[in-house]
Amino acid sequence: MGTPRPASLWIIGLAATSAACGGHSDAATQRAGAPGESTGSDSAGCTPLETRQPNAPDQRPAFPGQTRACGVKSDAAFDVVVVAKGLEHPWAVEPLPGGDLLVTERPGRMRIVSAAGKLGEPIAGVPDVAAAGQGGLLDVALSPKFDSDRTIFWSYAEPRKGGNATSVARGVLSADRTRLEGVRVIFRAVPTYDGDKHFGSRLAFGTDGMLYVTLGERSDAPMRPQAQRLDSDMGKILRIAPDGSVPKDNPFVGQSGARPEIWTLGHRNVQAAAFDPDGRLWEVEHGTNGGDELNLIEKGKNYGWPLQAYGEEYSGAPIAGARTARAGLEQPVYYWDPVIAPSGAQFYTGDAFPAWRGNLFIGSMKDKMLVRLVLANDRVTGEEHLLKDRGQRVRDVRQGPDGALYLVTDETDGELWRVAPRR
Ligand SMILES: [Ca+2]
Ligand SMILES: [Ca+2]
Repeated sequence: MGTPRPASLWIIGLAATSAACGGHSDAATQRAGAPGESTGSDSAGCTPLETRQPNAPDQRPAFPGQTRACGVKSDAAFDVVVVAKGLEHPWAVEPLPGGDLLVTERPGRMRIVSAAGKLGEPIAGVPDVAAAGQGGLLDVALSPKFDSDRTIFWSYAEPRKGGNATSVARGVLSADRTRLEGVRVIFRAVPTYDGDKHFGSRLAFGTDGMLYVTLGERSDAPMRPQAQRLDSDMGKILRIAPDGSVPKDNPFVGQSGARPEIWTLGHRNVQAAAFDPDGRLWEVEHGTNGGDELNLIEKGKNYGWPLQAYGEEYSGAPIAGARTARAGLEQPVYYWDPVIAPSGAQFYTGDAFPAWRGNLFIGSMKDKMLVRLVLANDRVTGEEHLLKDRGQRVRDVRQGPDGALYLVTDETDGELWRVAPRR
């Protein structure tokens, strides 16, 4: 750490370590009675799934179970069908009502893949994107009224004078699904910056009908502090109306110097956002080396970056000025050390896999797998790593109308998979 840790935090850390052992046993006992769960390798207790050396071995979680949850195994037999190949760095998959799938590719294309796996031609009318580094065409979301308005929303790294930044556009998919009509940019994040990293971005509609947009802080040292600044959209989660206007009940509306679209602050690079069955927003963000985070998002709160973080710089240096806990800053519900490099998330609510209901699925790029988290009382009580044998970077995961999970893989020859009950 860059600054000495107060003695009180050491005490909290030690207490958490000791409590974690008991916490795990309790979790295992409770879980034994829950349907669809069994412990990974020790049915009498809890064995954390993660056994590798942490990047920051001296850091301690703020509460039991905040990292290295019990390994669990799925009580669900499934097949993985490769629906399509030949997608160039697909970034998002969005199941359409009829069973076809809308897919973005980071270089700037959007296509429809039929349920049977036929790759459609690129959809016309997508504005130019800044396709370099982590930038390009990013997420896509369907309008809550897509059945009647055929409207879609997408986020992308927008080329601008002096650099680029994340923008959000909307348009209507033509009746023959070959082009976008009435395209307009409804939001442009500020400031513009000449870089190629940490654009975010996921889009998710809440039950309030508002569009939540997740962003990164652009990664480079001069930009990092902007995650804490209310006059910048960088390192924020934003909330806008579908027409791009700002809802009057946003937390910083009317505050001098603050961007009114800001919903929460202190994020590093958020590439996963999902609403739970109760309508609450969760996000998973790329953290430090040893600090990827799962957060429960609440209006107006500060999630810490770069003042509070687990892990270390990717250089191996401590994060200057950061502590793992600070008063007034939100702790992550869960963190990964080592990191998983998360992108895409989905709470499972379908009928195809009753054992998975309520679980949170997260794409992992670094470890090339699908993460399944079991949650109880807003804590992670179990973790499973699926699809590791396939060796591909999982970029997005979404639930289809058939209850199957659909994934895209971030590869030059990227694939679209359907995870459905074994036949
Ligand atoms: Ca999406
Ligand atoms: Ca945080």
